[in-house]
Amino acid sequence: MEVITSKALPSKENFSEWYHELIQRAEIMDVRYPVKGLYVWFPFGFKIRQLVYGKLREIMDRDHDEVYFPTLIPETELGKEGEHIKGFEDEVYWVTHGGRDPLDVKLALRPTSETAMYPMFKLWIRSHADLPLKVYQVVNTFRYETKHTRPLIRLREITSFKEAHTAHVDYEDAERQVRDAIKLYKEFYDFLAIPYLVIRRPEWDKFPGAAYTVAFDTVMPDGRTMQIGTVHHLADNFAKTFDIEYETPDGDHAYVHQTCYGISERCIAALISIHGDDLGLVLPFEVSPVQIVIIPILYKGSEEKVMEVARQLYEKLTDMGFRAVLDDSEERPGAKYYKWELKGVPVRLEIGPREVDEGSAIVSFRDERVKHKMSVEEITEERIRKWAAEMKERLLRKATGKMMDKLKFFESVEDANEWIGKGVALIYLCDSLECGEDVEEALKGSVLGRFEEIPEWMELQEKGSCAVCGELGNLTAVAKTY
Ligand code: P5A
Repeated sequence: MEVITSKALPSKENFSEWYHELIQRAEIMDVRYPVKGLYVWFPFGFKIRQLVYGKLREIMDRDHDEVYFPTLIPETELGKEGEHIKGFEDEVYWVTHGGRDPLDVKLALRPTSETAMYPMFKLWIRSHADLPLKVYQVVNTFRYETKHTRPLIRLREITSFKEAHTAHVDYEDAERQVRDAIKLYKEFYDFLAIPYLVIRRPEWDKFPGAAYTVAFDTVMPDGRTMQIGTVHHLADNFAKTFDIEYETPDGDHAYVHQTCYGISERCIAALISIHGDDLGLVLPFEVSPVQIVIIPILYKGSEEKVMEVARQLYEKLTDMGFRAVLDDSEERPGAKYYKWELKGVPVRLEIGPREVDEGSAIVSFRDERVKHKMSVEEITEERIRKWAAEMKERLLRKATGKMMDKLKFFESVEDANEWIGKGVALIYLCDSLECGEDVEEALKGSVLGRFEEIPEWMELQEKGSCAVCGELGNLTAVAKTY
């Protein structure tokens, strides 16, 4: 595979170039596919995807059923919910022909699957006993994005769209589901050691067709935010459009209330961007395709005994169930360090002739890069799991610290001007569209919305007077976004 150029990675200070180079050099995505906004997963990248989505599936499978709905949606269904189609019409790819024959009804490549699923929900749901209904699928979706496309971040074919859809007896039960979904997404991002803000989108930026939208935003190294997941309360908006009714215990008929929530491969973009450093990826142990690399340090005369011990260690680790690699290639140790650091391997073990004599190994962790000597006997499964947990804690602490540094509170909009672009400005803002527009205009950023939950470390009150009009407002985040 011809991929890697040997020059050093750009510094993470130049985040955009760093990101673009890293995803290619570490063999995550190949960006050379000849269609804008479409990219190819390399085998290594795809393994990360499998591990990350394995966790997401594990979380979803607890009380959702996995389904699969078709990629093509008839124009007649896609257009039914007025707000929904208004929000998506400029982003839809259309299939207009079958071979040479024009189709009677144009077919959309799903931009998301509400309008594919809900006509079927109407057939599936008969009585209150069918509720709640909770399903999810992991599929590709297509959005003709006009903003700058970027691998894993802004795609025209989203390859790893995990979308969940639920139906409930009433608004309150759907609201409980919104709270549950937020909990599930927190668990997922905690697992990846990615810090997030949970923010309710303003009215003008909610999902098309939703009653309200709660988003997960993370702060990227350059101070711009990225939306890494959303949870939407749909109320009975779609149920009325698609006529999804159920029979109540009293024999009446009522519309269901629905929610939907989604995560895309942006979760992997966040994983790369938040934890990576100037040397490459830094992957949490659980989602690293290679968890432990063993590097034998070979000198003439002692090669065989070093390789023997390295092989024994390799077998011990794989028997324990870890994903280990023994790098016995011809390359020099320095080149091997470079390669596996680029790939983010969390644990490195080095063994040379001295270590063989001592029965020891040199251990280092990708995030610390400090060498410790320890006896090979002490490298037990329990010890390794402890390393993994400690490393995750360090990653989360470091990432949270960085995110905290990028959030700043401002009394006035003018004061925030300097900061926007470097980080997230926190201000008090009322709910009015006028004040929102004023702020977006003045700061050339987006109003992300008010905090659904204010993190304790923020030490700020929920309410204050609106930085534009002085009326009562909520603590609100404003940022430049991806
Ligand atoms: C929820 C699931 C929906 O589509 N329907 C089903 C709802 N919500 S959403 O906010 O529009 O998308 C969910 C998440 O997908 C990510 N995302 C993207 N990722 C990469 N490229 C894109 N073009 C793209 N568009 C959306 C966002 O993280 C979003 O929150």
